[in-house]
Amino acid sequence: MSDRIDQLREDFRRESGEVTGEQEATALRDRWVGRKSGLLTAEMKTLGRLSPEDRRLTGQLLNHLKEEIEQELELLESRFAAARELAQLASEQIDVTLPGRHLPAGHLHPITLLRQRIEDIFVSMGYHIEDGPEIETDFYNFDALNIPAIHPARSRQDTFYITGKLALRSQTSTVQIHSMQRRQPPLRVIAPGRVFRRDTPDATHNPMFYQVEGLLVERGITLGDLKGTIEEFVRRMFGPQTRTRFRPSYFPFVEPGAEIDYSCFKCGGTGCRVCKGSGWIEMGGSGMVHPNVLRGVGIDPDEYTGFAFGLGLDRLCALMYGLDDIRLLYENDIRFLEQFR
Ligand code: FA5
Repeated sequence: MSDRIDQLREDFRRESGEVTGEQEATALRDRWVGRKSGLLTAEMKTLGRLSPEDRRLTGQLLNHLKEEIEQELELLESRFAAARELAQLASEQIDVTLPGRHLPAGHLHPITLLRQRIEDIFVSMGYHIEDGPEIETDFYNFDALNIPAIHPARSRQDTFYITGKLALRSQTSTVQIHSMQRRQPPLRVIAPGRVFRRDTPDATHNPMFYQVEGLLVERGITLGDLKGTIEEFVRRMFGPQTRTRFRPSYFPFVEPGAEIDYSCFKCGGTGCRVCKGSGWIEMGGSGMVHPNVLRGVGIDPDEYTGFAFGLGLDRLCALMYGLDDIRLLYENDIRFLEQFR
């Protein structure tokens, strides 16, 4: 009988040596130790026909062989399972060094980016950000700003009127009045916002554009403070080498008034395409707040003085980003806007 068992052992070893995959290992298990038709199971069933002595001995040998076969099968199966897992891991491997896919995401408009830069500079100098209505009464648009009844700015050719006394604001200077009514001096505010003028659109004009107003009212403020503040602003905005110049100008709500220019950020003042050869770029208007304006909001001009300035954002934005037409800013062409991420 032990010959028979040796033969079985040898057969199993040969067959297990030929197994090349997980399925074949399962088939081998069924063939040898399957509950119904396994070769060893069938062999066990023959024990009943032996004498008690032979049954005990052969039973022991068969059980021993069965244990050996079970161990061998487990080893085979675990080897193939490990190989399968490795193959799966390899197929699912991710190369984390590959560049990611860009999902379409929104971003800020170039005018907003510029506005935030300007806000940051003035906030760091102690200014509050103020807001004001876009639709104003004649009082805020003109009277409180010392604009005389016969001034051309009041004409229907320059201003978008809604009714006889209500119009879209044509400058953020209206917020000066709201700020002085809301707060007591000393005050420092900047007011960014949209303004509207009946200008014919061209490369440097839009009927709607953005301005940033600045206003400071305290005791003992002079033109020197205005110049120092603007100089500090342009240096932080365009670099420490940037120079500023003031040209006398007239705005009804300031006295004296001045146009502000700064040395070209592109060529540094030698003259180039950006500054049209002059070396200077116009920034906006400014001046010392007119005593009539202070009086109109109940501030004593003998006690307090102040300065104000107003900058146009659209032309500045066009110069900084190299645009040759400010109308591009509001066409909402996604191919254009996508460049400002
Ligand atoms: C004013 O609007 C004054 N409120 C500025 C001011 C404030 C002076 C405080 C004194 C004290 P002005 O009309 O020059 O000034 O306009 C200021 C800026 O707005 C201009 O320098 C220009 O950059 C911009 N701007 C004017 N019209 C247009 C337009 N149609 N399209 C785009 N930008 C414009």
